[in-house]
Amino acid sequence: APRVLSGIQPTADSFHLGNLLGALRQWVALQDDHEAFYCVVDLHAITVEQDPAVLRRRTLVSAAQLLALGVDPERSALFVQSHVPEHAQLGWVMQCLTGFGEASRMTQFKDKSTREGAGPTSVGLFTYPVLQAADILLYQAARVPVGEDQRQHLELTRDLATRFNSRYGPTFTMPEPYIPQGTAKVLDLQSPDKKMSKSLPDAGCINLLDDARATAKKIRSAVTDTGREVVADPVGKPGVTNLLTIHSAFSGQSVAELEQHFAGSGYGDLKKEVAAVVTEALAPVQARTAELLADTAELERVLAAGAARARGVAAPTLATVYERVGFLPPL
Ligand code: AQP
Repeated sequence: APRVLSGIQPTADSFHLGNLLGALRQWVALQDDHEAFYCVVDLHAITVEQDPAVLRRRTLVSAAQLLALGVDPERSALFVQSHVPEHAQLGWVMQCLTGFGEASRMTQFKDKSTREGAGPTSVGLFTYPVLQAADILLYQAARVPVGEDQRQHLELTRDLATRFNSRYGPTFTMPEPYIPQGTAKVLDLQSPDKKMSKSLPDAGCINLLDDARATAKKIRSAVTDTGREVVADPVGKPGVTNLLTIHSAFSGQSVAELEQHFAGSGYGDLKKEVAAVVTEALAPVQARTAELLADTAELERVLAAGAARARGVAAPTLATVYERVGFLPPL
């Protein structure tokens, strides 16, 4: 089966709806016909300052949410990035293949380093997409399920794979981004001109682990648009369109069907239904996450097994790379 790789940062107490609809649902679906490698990318997390105890806790909470959402450790390798040292090792080789100007063109770096309250910018934040390339190439992944904001990083990964392959001989599989239709960029409920993000004020971000009342309140307070008709119009009505998209993603009804359904009703009715479908879908995920966190020993065993499986693939790739670039093998 073709391989798939993706990662998510343990940098919040909960994943959010953007993470879920942009990426994590595809993680779960792709397990059916792919050999999947999914990791909690703690090396990426420290590109901005983290409290050590909080980072450790969030790494476990992240793994628990992934299992609760349906990542199946029998079929897929679920692991923590730092448990597989080959990521950092291949990351270095990739850095030496990346042009400074090339790295400077990454728009996410520009956004994150100039963001209000960002603090001092680390070199790690600058080279983060290069480490991400290593994450993907180590597993010879054919597909990478991510949201729209990662498209440019995937392009860089492909450029680096092409460069390595032409300089040293065919080594890496060329990865394709796997970006969903419709939900590739879930918008912030308070600022529907921006993607939903943990770094914006919490009121615009639906966290998977928020309780039902908090979620309903955030949806009730979502910024809508002038006018009163519930119709999709990404330019004129981004807020309403975003709510329709979210409804559709959970209810399975198409946006066109929903427009019909809401003909003659107002934004308030739309919000009420969106809150209902979202909270209903999240309740079992929250219950399962809590259960998994009640016994972290079991969770840690799952992660250890996942790391062992990941290393089984990552180590031979790294050995080939080391040999090709001319490193003297140790006796
Ligand atoms: N709003 C979004 N819509 C669709 N997909 C999204 N993703 C993130 N936000 C949206 C996708 O989620 C996956 C994991 O993302 P990450 O671990 O890289 O976290 P992030 O992108 O740093 O998440 P945030 O909340 O957006 O963080 P900040 O505020 O730090 O930028 C990725 O596949 C991503 O595309």
